[in-house]
Amino acid sequence: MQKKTVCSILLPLLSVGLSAIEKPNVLFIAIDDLNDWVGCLNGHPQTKTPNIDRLATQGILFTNAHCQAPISGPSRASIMTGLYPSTSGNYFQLNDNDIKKSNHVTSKAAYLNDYFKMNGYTTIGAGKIFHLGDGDNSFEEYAGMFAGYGPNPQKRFKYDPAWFPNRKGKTATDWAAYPEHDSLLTDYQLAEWTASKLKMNYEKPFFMAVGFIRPHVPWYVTKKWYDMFPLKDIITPPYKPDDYNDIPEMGCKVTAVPMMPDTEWLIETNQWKELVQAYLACIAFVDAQVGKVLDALENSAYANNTIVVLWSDHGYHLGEKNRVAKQSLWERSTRVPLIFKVPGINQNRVCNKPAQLVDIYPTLADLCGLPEPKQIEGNSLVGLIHNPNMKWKHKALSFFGKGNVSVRDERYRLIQYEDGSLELYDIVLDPNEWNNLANDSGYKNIIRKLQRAIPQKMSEKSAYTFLNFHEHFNR
Ligand SMILES: [Ca+2]
Ligand SMILES: [Ca+2]
Repeated sequence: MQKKTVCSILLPLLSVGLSAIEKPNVLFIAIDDLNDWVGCLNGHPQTKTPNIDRLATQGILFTNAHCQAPISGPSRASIMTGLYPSTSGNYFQLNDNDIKKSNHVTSKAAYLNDYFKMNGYTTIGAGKIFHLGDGDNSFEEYAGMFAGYGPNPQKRFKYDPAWFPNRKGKTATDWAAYPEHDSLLTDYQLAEWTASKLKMNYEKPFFMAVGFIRPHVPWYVTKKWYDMFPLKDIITPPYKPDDYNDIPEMGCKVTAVPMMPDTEWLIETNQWKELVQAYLACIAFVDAQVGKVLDALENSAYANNTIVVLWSDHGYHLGEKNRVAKQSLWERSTRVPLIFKVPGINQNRVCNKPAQLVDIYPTLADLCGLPEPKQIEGNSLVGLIHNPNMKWKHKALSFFGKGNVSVRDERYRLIQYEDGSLELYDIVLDPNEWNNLANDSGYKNIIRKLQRAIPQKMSEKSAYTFLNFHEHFNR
């Protein structure tokens, strides 16, 4: 952990009652499947996210932040337990009630919200925090998932799984201006509920979590959000048809997503711009819901004593690398928005050091002066929050199944697959990751240096494998 704040040194000395009064609240905002198409991250030139951008100007934006797994279940399990998938074995976690069953390490884990509860906080949640919502009843008060990923129409508008008869698995993928009113959408209801909770009085400091659903599929939001992005003007992301020529066989195998459309199909059927429009519309919609919650906080009694953290659980490809999916160890799948707003300090700062979602747990514990959690991994980012340019030796690690790992530093991404095959990209010179440098002998030392960050041992235990993961779910 980084150097302690004065607050964190003094608080344990005070009585429980007094320290509880002085501790800051936490507003924990999760977004599902939002990649770096956020204005302040420059991921797409047309994206409209004024509210997330506003939060970034009020705090610190981590521009090089990455998920620990490029799918919801294990990413969220990692955030909430503070453990890497390589430690927990949760590479494909699908059920919240399995999170603590993997091994002796996870059985002792305290969820982040539980850790706050143990330390005198009221814990309140709504929406998708864990993969299935509330982490097996782990919040004191939990509002539910409202309409979940729906509401769902009688039949799909665009995507028909029958188009891909040879593919296995399920997907909720579809895109259309639907339903008629915003109020029918889960995220609208979540924002209203959270705003109402911010108007209430609390005797103890709160840890309040809200987990928005869009831009997760199906890409349904009302027409007004689609109308913000005229189809004819849509810019599709960069795509290189022969990009896979230098990707190792295991890389192709690991990242194959059987049930999803690919870019060649999108071009053939003239659906690519429609798909990008749909994703941008969902982002603009969810950003507005985030805005409602931030406005409610700013207009509440908690405006000046509440830490806000906003994150997405992983990224998403919208045609880059011939895919419409997450489930890869490339930049667009692992890079996520990560913003901390800490009252009184650090307005409008940007940090380019590698940060991880698994760092949220120790960072919040540190910022709130809770006892240093002993059982977790990740690193407190508090030092960087105070000084974004400080020396930072840590790398960002992402896992996709045992033995498949990506290491990201300030410049490079190394991917090592389970058979030892490698990809190396210079993200500064090659942001689209088109040119695999792993076989260029000039990069041997860089590869060796990045490999040192890979855990020597990765946990075997996992409730799911690639095979049944692909057959059952795309989340
Ligand atoms: Ca997700
Ligand atoms: Ca390539």
